[in-house]
Amino acid sequence: MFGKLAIGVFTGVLAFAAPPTCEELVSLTMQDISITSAARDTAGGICRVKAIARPVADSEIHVEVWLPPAATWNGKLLGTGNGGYSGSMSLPTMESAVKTGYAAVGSDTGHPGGDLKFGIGHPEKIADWGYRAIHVMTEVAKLTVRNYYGRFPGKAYFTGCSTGGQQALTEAQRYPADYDGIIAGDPGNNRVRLNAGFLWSWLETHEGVTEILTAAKLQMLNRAVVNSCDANDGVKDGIIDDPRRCKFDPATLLCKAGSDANDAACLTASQVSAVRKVYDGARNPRTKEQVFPGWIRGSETGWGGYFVGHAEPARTDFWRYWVFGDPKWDPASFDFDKDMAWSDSKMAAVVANDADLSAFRRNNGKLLMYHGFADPVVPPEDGIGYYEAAEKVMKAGGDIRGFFRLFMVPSMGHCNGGPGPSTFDTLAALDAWVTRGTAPDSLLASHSTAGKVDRTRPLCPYPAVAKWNGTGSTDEAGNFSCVNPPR
Ligand SMILES: [Ca+2]
Repeated sequence: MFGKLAIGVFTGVLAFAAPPTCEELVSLTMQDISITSAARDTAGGICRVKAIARPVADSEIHVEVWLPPAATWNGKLLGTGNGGYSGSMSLPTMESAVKTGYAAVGSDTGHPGGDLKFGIGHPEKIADWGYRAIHVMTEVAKLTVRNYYGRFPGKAYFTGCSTGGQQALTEAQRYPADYDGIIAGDPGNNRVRLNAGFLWSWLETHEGVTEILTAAKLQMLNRAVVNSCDANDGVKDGIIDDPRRCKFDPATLLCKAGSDANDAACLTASQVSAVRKVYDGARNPRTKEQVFPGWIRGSETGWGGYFVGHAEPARTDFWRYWVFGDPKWDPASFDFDKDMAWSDSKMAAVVANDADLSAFRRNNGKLLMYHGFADPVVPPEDGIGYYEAAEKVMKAGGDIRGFFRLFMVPSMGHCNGGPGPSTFDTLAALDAWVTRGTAPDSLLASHSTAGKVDRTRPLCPYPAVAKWNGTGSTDEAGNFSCVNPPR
């Protein structure tokens, strides 16, 4: 599907007789790629190379490769992902990577801006966004590194969250030789179903165009959920360790007869019904089959991000322009039975659901995935679903935790944030796993208030959970152990 970049350089031929200066990299020629600029920044001597790749006629993928001085290069490359449908690179991630010695690369995924309209009449640009741009930027980076330092990166890693998490899984599935180690955070890899989930939740929380839920009611609902389920895990700390075991019924908040429907302390019957629908998730109306998991108990305060407080469902443009090709398409007309199957097949280029990662495993690749257990954007059960599907498909090869580990992060939102410990170093853990074979048996997560760490907790490889040992402070990770939950 894409192999035109492999030129002489990959067989060991260097484009320069002597190691080039940063500026000289502009004369580097690669098939389908133009280097548009190469210049050192004034502060750290970082060489920033800008390139445009055109692997197919309609492609225009902008790539930036950042190269630290040879003396501080750690011999490795870090590929970075994107967010949403945006062409913005993760500049802070690239910046912190080069500061720690990595060469870093990012791309605009093949289009500028964050609007889905770039896909109108441009299926190849959708394919660039869906899978091709990250692969291409990786090849550009490896060739540039090879020419600047005289050798290929010894190890290459990729990190991304949300759409970046989808890109991470796409690389492991489609281009298993690109990276030695991959970090996939809160992946939006089940993209068509995810957008169907947004659609479902918006429709269920609206009567016609009238919104049923308010931000104040969602705050109240969230407090009730946490109060009800916090202690299930044995520690009352404001964190629900595994919200799948929380069975809180919103009907317990039903307004008393005759009370004011606007009373922020209770839910009306239609609000109770809407909340239940959001928890339950989209179903096929004919077969009752689950189309996509619901949004989990504990994620309520984040519902305003995607389906409460919006005049129309989030990502309506995905359906209008990418799926149905009709700017007047009405979200309420979506048929969760026959439209679903058709959309799945039409939009296969933007889905990364293949659970067979055996080629990646054969290449000795390591995959570290994490997911917020209160993620209000990509439901945590969808992340777990992918992990369990991989476990099932690859069972014959033994415990997949030898190369694939999932860390669920209690009470974390989408990629970060939330009341619990949600700061942790995935890159150091992945590097230790790849270079020294030290698999992460836990990740140390911390929570800070005003810059001061006030709670630490281990994150455990799924299905293990962090259990308090029964003595010592519940704010200190050392007093917890990763244990497998009872089956
Ligand atoms: Ca708790």
